[in-house]
Amino acid sequence: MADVPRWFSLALILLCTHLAGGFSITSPFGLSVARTPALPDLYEASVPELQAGLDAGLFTSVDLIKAYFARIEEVNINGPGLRAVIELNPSALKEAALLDAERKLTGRRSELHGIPILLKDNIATIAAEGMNTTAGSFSLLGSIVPEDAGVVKRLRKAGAIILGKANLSEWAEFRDNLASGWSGRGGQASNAYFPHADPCGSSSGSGIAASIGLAAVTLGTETDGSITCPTSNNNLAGIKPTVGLTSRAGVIPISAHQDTVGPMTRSLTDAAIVLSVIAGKDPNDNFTLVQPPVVPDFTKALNKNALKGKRIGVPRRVFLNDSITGNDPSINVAYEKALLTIKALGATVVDPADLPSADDFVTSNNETIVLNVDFKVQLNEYFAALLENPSGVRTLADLIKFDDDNPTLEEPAGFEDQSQFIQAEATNGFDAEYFAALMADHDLGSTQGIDFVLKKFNLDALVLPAPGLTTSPAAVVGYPIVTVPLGFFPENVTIGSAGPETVYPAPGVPFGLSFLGTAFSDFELIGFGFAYEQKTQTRLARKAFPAAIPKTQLKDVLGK
Ligand SMILES: *[C@@H]1O[C@H](CO)[C@@H](O)[C@H](O)[C@H]1NC(C)=O
Ligand SMILES: *[C@@H]1O[C@H](CO)[C@@H](O)[C@H](O)[C@H]1NC(C)=O
Ligand SMILES: *[C@@H]1O[C@H](CO)[C@@H](O)[C@H](O)[C@H]1NC(C)=O
Ligand SMILES: *[C@@H]1O[C@H](CO)[C@@H](O)[C@H](O)[C@H]1NC(C)=O
Ligand SMILES: *[C@@H]1O[C@H](CO)[C@@H](O)[C@H](O)[C@H]1NC(C)=O
Ligand SMILES: CC(=O)N[C@H]1CO[C@H](CO)[C@@H](O)[C@@H]1O
Repeated sequence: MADVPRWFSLALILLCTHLAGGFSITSPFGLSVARTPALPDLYEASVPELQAGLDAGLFTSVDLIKAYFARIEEVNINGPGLRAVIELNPSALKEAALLDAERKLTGRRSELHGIPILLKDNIATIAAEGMNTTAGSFSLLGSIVPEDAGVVKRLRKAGAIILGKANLSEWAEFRDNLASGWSGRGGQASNAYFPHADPCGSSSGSGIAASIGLAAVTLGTETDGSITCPTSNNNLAGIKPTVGLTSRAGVIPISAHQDTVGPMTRSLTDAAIVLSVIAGKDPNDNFTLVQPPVVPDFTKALNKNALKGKRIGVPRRVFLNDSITGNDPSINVAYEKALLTIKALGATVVDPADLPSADDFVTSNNETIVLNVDFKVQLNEYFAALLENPSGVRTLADLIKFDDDNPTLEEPAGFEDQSQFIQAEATNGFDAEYFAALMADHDLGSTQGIDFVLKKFNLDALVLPAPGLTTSPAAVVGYPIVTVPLGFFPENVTIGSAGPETVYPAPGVPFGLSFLGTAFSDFELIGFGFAYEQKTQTRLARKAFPAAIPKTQLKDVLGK
């Protein structure tokens, strides 16, 4: 496990009694002193810190829910209007009270017992609890899902509390190249590090919320970049798990071949805790049936020496070429420093370790061919499985019409496009072109891609800046990516446009470092990311802009 804060060990050896206005602490030396113990700062609080405070009775899960709700209220629509959250869970306080009682009676079920988690709005929760599952679209408002998503079942069993639903790029960015972080229901989400900066997507709200402590932890989903990129832009640690490690049952789909659900958190420690809970087989998602028989305890990967003696490859061609990736040069400056750190941590950096397929990622249309076909088939299946949908939308064709019929809701100025939907609707199922593209993807990502270089240079992993084309080789074969903070754009970076209402890059906006590997190398990648994260502590180097930092803390809700 990661280092626990010093006050945790204190809490274990000291006897704490809750008194009005403070705590009476009997020290191991027999002295009795009245003082107010440090409550964790919710901007940064880790899951182990929160568990320690809950176990010690310093606060309850009910207090945590109240505090996070208040923090969301401060900055979501009010203040800087970050629009990170679409809905709050009206049952959360009731659920928290039950879990508090259970903790007192029989202790906690898991590391996530009583921990509030925010879900991207494409992850289904039963309607009876009071929340919708809509991928940000009015076409799914009031829809009744058949059951909780597979990952939600696991979270509930572990005692986690669903805090609410996070805004996202509508339909996980598959409607078209609309600005990241915009959805009909949630509006334009924005970054907490610079006013109106791009939070990236499609798990935008999950990223923003985790970055400033609007929830303890969050979940996102990735098809190609949707966990990695918002993790990068929001100064987070994120895991895009191997496709098939976490269940996609009950997740509004793009493609069974590429979709995956993973944690987005302030530290890899928290991410590993969440992944250990949500990973595992699910009869409702047959891709999970091929995973290794035992789900690892991913917290066991949190080893500061994990890079020692490892061989890490640098796929320089294409992926580090700014004129192809469009990355600001400051990213590669920070990346070259990161390579030195990785060496200093005991790894051999193999540079270059180019992918034979590198150039194809600039031009290949194979991924789009597969996604278009999968999306139409699987979204239609999702609609068909709904017990009710008040909008009447039951197919992709209905959805396209719904958007055009409701322009104020779904096609406001600057957000009209749905050309990817139209392309997908024009496909004809699993035809010869589809299977050829699927096979080509396997070549590009694996036999001429990631697996090729890993084998050729006897590597343990590849490392790249998160922004650029980094996610594509892993995306097309469902391979894992672990991303940690790398740096921040400098004050003099040229501010660019990212959409009708957002800018990118911009001064102080974060960017990340990604470790990539083969199928089910998630455990090893977490170790590499952790070693780098702990050595550099880059997340702590910069905070959100002042107005985007919520002020409510646990002390403001205790006893209220
Ligand atoms: C979401 O759905 C529930 C019931 O399914 C409904 O009561 C609630 O008002 C909805 N939320 C919003 C914001 O419309
Ligand atoms: C999962 O099931 C679908 C059909 O239900 C099938 O096409 C696909 O090959 C199966 N995938 C795996 C990994 O078993
Ligand atoms: C980077 O890409 C450009 C455009 O394709 C190419 O002209 C240039 O040679 C590349 N640079 C390197 C160092 O490979
Ligand atoms: C698919 O990838 C292959 C390389 O593996 C390439 O030759 C082909 O042109 C690509 N097809 C499309 C439609 O981009
Ligand atoms: C920003 O400042 C750095 C360091 O002084 C300099 O190298 C760089 O060229 C500047 N960039 C821009 C866009 O002015
Ligand atoms: C929790 C929350 O603040 N939700 C808001 C998200 O944005 C929509 C659109 O502005 C509001 O209607 C919700 O109340």
